[in-house]
Amino acid sequence: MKFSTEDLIEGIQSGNKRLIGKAITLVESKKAEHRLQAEDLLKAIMPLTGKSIRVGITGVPGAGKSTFIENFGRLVISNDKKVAVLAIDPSSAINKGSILGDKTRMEELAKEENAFIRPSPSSGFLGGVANTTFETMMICEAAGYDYILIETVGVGQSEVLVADITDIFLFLKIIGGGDELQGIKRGIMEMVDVVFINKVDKDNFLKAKSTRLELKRALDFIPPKEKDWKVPVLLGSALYNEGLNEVYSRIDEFITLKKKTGRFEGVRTHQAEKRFEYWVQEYILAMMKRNDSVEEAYLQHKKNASAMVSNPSTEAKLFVEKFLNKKED
Ligand SMILES: Nc1nc2c(ncn2[C@@H]2O[C@H](COP(=O)(O)OP(=O)(O)OP(=O)(O)O)[C@@H](O)[C@H]2O)c(=O)[nH]1
Ligand SMILES: [Mg+2]
Repeated sequence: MKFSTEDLIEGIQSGNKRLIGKAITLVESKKAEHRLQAEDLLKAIMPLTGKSIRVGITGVPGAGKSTFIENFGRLVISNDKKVAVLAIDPSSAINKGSILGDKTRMEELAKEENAFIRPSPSSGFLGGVANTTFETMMICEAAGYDYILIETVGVGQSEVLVADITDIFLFLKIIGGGDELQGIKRGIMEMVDVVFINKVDKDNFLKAKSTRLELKRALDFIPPKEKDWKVPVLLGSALYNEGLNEVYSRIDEFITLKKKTGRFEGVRTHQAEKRFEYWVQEYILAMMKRNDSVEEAYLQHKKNASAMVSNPSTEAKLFVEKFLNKKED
């Protein structure tokens, strides 16, 4: 890394987008020396973080998430706020391809002085990607971005990971369609704070209203995630810029409510604890594997597990016991 930690910190604080980008590349790197520098950098900027509103946005491929973010981002800016856009792309972990599509570039928003757009990291398993996304978010917060919008395709566990690093979760739905296909599984419905039925343009208003009714009925069966908050189901069009103001004020309302009840801080604390637990496991494994014989044993037990010699959980336990020299009673 040809930039010193001091250069990067200064760049972040002065809002230099190029250096912000370099800092993000640093936290995304898996190289040990980069990781050390990243830890230093994050430690230094920590006091500057925490002030943004962190918004997760999910929906099936093609629901219009990127289109929404582009126009919503411009709305945020028109309210004198700065916006950063990040993406978690679950497909990248599997095939390095992207289903977030071309729109991720968000050309109009990208031209804005007060917008910063960062496509998702192109490698790493999902949990790891979400964790570096958190660190990227810290950098954006330290750089003074007021809203962090995180796009993820709702096709699996990526939305759970995004919910674990955000304050509010927005679900973009398109009219009609099979509920199964649109991920209207109980899981997503339990996580969501605001629903936006998108592509309500042309002559589909009536259909949109019936989709809304269906959705509201489904939501009635879900225990409320936040006390005193009834998940609003809004209608609009990301492409034609309709209904976005309503989303903006609902987000504001929701955050105000959460701050008033103490849930805002409470949830963030809980999220930080979960991340801590994640990193404890990561580091234990990484540090154990530094030793060659441990690495060898690790691979052997892993092979036994994959060949179904025994239960993967048994193999994991045998491996750990071997090096901690201690058997559970
Ligand atoms: N008619 C109409 N089309 C829209 C609207 N919003 C998005 N689209 C179109 O829907 C298509 C998909 O939009 P994207 O914004 O790329 O959708 P996405 O959810 O980000 O898609 P992925 O990132 O691939 O999951 C594009 O052709 C958009 O122009 C809308 O409100 N009305
Ligand atoms: Mg997209």
